[in-house]
Amino acid sequence: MSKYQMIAPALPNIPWQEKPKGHINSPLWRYTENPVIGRNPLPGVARIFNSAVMPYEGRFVGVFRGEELTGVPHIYLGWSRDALHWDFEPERIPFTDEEGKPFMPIYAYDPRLVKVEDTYYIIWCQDFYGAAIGVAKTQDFKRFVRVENPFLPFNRNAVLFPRKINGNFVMLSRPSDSGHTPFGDIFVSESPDMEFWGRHRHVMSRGNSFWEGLKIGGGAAPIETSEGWLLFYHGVTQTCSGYVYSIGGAILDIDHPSIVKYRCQNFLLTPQEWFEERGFVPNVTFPCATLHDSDTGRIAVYYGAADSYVGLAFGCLDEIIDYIKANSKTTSDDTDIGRR
Ligand code: BMA
Repeated sequence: MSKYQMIAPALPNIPWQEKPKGHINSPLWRYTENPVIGRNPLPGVARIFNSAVMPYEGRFVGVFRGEELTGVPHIYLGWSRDALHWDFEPERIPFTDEEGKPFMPIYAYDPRLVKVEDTYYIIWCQDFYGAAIGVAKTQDFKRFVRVENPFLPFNRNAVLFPRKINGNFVMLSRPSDSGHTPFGDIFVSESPDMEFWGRHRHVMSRGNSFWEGLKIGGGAAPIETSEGWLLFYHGVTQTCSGYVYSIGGAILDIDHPSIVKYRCQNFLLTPQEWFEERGFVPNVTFPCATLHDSDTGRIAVYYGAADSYVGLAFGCLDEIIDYIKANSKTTSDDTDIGRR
């Protein structure tokens, strides 16, 4: 019997490997065949990383950050039977406006993919006179309609909750300045229609621990559990040779997600393998999605590695929640409602 419940559909065919013997120091362990997506994954794209996947009609679909040969990132669609081997569509996702006219972002990166009710939402970072949040919706993965700039710049790492809370759509985001942000906290906003956003509240600040002392940002869409919303996010520290991006874990209140119930003071995963430490940007592990099965409590975390590859890590709901609780350290900024 599992200790905690995952409130999500059963998804028995997600990638999985048992925890290796002797594994210590984290409730997450890596897939032995990592990275799951290597360099030059399709013509015209040098690297795929920071990408998100979902189940769709018996197979898996993904939105992938494809770094083109000019160095500019755009979003590509991919399909898979096993969520490990991917066939990518050769062209960028053709976003349109509400009238069906082409409406392509100048660049697009770090996509997330979340289903709310009968619609799939792609959320990413794009240029809107500075880094800002892009959103598009689709129901069939053929027609992708962009919602016109839902947030003001400068903002990134938008992560949608997989269901409405108290009747509204709910999105995490990480406002910042115009540069490669030397700071950043996570906020939450509500919307009745995915277009107009308000009731912004503070969720969590950077920096309880050294590994997340510089900035943080939402990662995978939160997983609904009997303990609250399980959030995998990224935390950044500054070293004398650059930023290091690790994966952290927190549990947010189910009805009021601006309240952090538990926040793990230890990272859950930090760069240590060659594909995480070596690449276009060394020392980056950047979670953007999970596949999870409510029957077994299995969770597969998809993360970008070194801005060059996609990696996969596994964990069990009970162990992850117990680990976050056992190592939780929160501040009043985390645990309050975030309204001033
Ligand atoms: C962040 C984002 C991510 C990237 C990371 C490390 O600010 O731009 O896309 O993975 O930097 O370069």
